[in-house]
Amino acid sequence: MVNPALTIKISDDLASRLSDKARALGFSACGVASAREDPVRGARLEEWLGEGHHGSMEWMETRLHHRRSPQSLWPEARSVIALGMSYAPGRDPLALENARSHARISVYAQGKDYHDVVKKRLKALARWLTEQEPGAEVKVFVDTAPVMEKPLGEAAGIGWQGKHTNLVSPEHGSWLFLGAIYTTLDLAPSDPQRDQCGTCRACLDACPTDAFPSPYVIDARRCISYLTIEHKGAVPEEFRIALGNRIYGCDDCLAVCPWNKFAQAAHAAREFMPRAELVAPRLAELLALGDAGFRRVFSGSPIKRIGRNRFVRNCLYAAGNSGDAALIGPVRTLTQDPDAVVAEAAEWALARLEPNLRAAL
Ligand code: B12
Ligand code: SF4
Ligand code: SF4
Repeated sequence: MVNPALTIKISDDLASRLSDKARALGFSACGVASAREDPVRGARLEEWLGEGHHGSMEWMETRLHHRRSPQSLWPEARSVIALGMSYAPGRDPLALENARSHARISVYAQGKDYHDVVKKRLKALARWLTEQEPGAEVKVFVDTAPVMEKPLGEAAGIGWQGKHTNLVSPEHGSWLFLGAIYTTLDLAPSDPQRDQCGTCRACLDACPTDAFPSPYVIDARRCISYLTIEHKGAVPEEFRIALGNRIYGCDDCLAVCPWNKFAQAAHAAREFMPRAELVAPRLAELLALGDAGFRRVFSGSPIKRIGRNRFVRNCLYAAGNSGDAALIGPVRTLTQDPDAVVAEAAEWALARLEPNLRAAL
């Protein structure tokens, strides 16, 4: 039950100052949506989970009820302030595709962890809001809670969900991190964005693992982002070659979107500037990382959360795809790794590299 006593009607003046404050804090997009349930959104989520598209991300299923709508997570919520922060890259994310002795880390993970950066700014904005409206209550979310950030962003008018399922902003393209503030304030909703994909299907055609069963629907189990970040254990063999030199996430469906021509790196938050050593790291160096070295290199980076073993597993698939006979030594050493998944990935890579060695002799 929603408690009507908690509702506060916001003035138009405050709504426009909210948007100014969001921009001053580094957000590139800000809009408002109702916290009420949208039955179509909830039904699609349920259908998606029913198809098993979430793979091993069981938390999506167990928190389905809370995810369906803001009010099912927090009944007192009246409005959602949806926010986007740009991480537009200054260089073409696909440029390293053929640099096979180097690893590709997706753009979003080359700088500081966005969870920390976005959350800090969301908290500052929420604090500001409660100072303006002392009776208001707020909760901030970025990624970690059962919140449908993309559909809410679309309802709040900051972009539309493209055929690759991510939010596309007419001004910032696909390079936006999303966050949300739920509030008891009754804010006037923004106009939702209209789908502007038209007949384009560039993202669907670009996907190396055919992860879209249909436009606007992703099968996470086939997505390289899922396989390299979320998936524990060995990556199924059918996907290993398609990983190429991608060792953490994938940018392909985003990078080909024509709306990115409006995205400017100058709008990206400073914290998302790539760390020089993560732009084109050499596989030979990454394969040598032990636990302590991994933690040192990836402190403050989102990559830290997958741990050394899963990370080295990914580097081994990339090494197997590299055709670089110089990697045979480090790969052979890893066939003796105490972690069984790492050792098996090393055997797989070795089997692919050894013919290259013979050819080089
Ligand atoms: C789980 C998850 C993943 C999974 C699943 C991806 C997915 N698309 O859901 C995996 C691990 C694969 C993943 C990958 C990536 N992710 Co992710 N991920 C999430 C997370 C935690 C939940 C998303 C979710 O709820 N998915 C469930 C499905 C059902 O939701 P959905 O895609 O919105 O599904 C809708 C459509 O399919 C639609 N629909 C269904 N049928 C039809 C039919 C028609 C005709 C239409 C119009 C629509 C439609 O209805 C569904 C329900 O609304 C969010 C954070 C959050 N809390 O929201 C980040 C989030 C979506 N991820 C993000 C990012 C950046 C990525 C990557 C780019 C990272 C990378 N570079 O490797 C990739 C992109 C891959 C891709 N093409 O989506 C950003 C996206 C920002 C943006 N601009 O949209 C988010 C919002 C994180 C953040 N806070 O910024 N991610
Ligand atoms: S992130 Fe890569 S693998 Fe995942 S859907 Fe997009 S193009 Fe396909
Ligand atoms: S690449 Fe084309 S189809 Fe895909 S999201 Fe962008 S505009 Fe839409």
